[in-house]
Amino acid sequence: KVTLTIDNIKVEVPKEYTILEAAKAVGIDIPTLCYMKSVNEVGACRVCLVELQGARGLQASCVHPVSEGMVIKTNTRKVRDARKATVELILSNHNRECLTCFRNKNCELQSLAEELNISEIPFEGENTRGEIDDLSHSIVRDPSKCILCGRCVNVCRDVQKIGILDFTNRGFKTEVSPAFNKSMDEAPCIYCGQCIVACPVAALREKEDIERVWDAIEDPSVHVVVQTAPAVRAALGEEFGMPIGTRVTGKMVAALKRLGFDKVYDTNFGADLTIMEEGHELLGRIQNGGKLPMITSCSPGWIRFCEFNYPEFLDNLSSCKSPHQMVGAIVKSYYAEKQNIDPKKIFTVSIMPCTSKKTESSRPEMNVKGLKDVDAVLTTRELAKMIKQARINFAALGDEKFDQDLMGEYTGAGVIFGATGGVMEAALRTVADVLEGQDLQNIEYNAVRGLEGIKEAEVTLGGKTIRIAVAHGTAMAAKLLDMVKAGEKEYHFIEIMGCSGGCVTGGGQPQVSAKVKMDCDLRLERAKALYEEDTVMELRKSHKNEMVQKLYADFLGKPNSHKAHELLHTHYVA
Ligand code: HC0
Ligand code: SF4
Repeated sequence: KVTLTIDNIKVEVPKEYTILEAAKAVGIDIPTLCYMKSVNEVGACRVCLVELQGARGLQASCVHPVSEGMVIKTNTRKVRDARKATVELILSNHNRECLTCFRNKNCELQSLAEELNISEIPFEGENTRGEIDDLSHSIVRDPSKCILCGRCVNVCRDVQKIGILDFTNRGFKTEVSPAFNKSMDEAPCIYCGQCIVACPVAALREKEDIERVWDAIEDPSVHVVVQTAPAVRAALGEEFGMPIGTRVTGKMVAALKRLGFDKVYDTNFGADLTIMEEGHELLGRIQNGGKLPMITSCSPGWIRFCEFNYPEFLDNLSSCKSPHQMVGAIVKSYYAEKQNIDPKKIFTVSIMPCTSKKTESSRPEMNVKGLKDVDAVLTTRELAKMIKQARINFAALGDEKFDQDLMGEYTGAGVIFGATGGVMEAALRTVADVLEGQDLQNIEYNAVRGLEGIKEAEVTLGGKTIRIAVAHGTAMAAKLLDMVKAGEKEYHFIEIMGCSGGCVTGGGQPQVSAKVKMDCDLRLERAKALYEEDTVMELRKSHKNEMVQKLYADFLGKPNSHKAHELLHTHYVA
């Protein structure tokens, strides 16, 4: 421990702390911009400057370590003027069309300019950066908004170990882009959107699809069915000022009904269905000497990562489509048949915490007889925008229930899909009952919960030992697959999610400032909301879902039947 003085307050902190962290410990809030805890700690933007007694010049507090006896001032004229000049310089070279900006009122640069009381920019810089890149289905990059903080670069390179984005060109023309200024579409980008949630401004965002969805809702001849991913309920409330980790399932459903969707279903029905298909696929592979380890295929960012970087594992992927694609396919077949609606007149919308799902839904193989399983994917953020456009007072909404017919039931196993380890746990709950031939009571698999990058366990079921592993974030996926490739590890079943934490911290979730993320692990708080929903559910195992059972009895036959394969499975080729 070391003792130092900050703004006349004595503070004792661990010696590994930076000045920024020490100040935070006594409630002194030093502004930052490029700083992002554990991701970007480089002191590049110099917004976090402080005066350190005895030092020459001001110091960047986010990288300066504390030491015994330091005396620091965070609020002097010199400090204020320096911070202001730094931000003015950034603004002079920034596209300042704030009113029409995607991040208006949710921009770290805008807040900073306000806090520093910047009311005019004394000089105009050159804004000579390139064109907007909106060629992909998922991500839009606007260099005129970029402030070169490097947060996206570091997330992509260090957290995801992908390295699509980097600084290119020099001087005024410096920009952050894929190598050789290629489009994101031409780079091996997995569209995880982690760069978007790291961006403090609007330089990176999702490709919006809101207008197409409004058009469908407004067309009386179109029947619009919406489904919501498990993780959306754990974060949507944040867009309306609710605390992180607030579960808003009922309000979300109420809002969707008010927006005018004809049917509101939960992707969790599809998650339960996935477990039936994937669980039986796993048992089949184990019993018949199929390709092992089998690896989950529900995270499209992970699928792209596998296609680009580990094509030798493509045969290991489960052939199951992801749950929301399954729901889409079932809506356009079973549901259409039962409701007597022409599937061509049905428009399916998925609300997802994910930007990669936009690209997934446009993959040519994701269709039923030429009709797309899912017609539009909106992120959690886009749904929030629609709710705001409709001027719905979200916080004041009462709880409503998903539509109850045909696909209206889900279990706790489906809900936890949205957190890392959840798909594995859901699968184990079902596979265990099948192999043991009984209704097991002990259904919480703590070994696969939590935030460790790679989780492993061995479970003995019906006399068989099943070795499993869970990885989240593509850096961890790569580490795990390298061990499997080298023969150091052997598993039967692996769950991989493209984003660290799983879907709850997907690239389509509400953007939270680096400041808030400094002391709140979104992955934990949002996952808690899902585990909480699981514990209050009457049914917590996918095979207990009676509507899934009915779907098999009336329509699909058995899990992995010919019809199930036609509608619910696919295959991946390099
Ligand atoms: Fe997920 Fe999903 S759990 S990928 O993380 O499997 O996006 O939330 O909707 O499809 O169910 C995301 C979340 C889903 C799917 C489900 C899976
Ligand atoms: Fe990197 Fe993911 Fe952003 Fe693509 S979407 S640039 S892979 S962080």
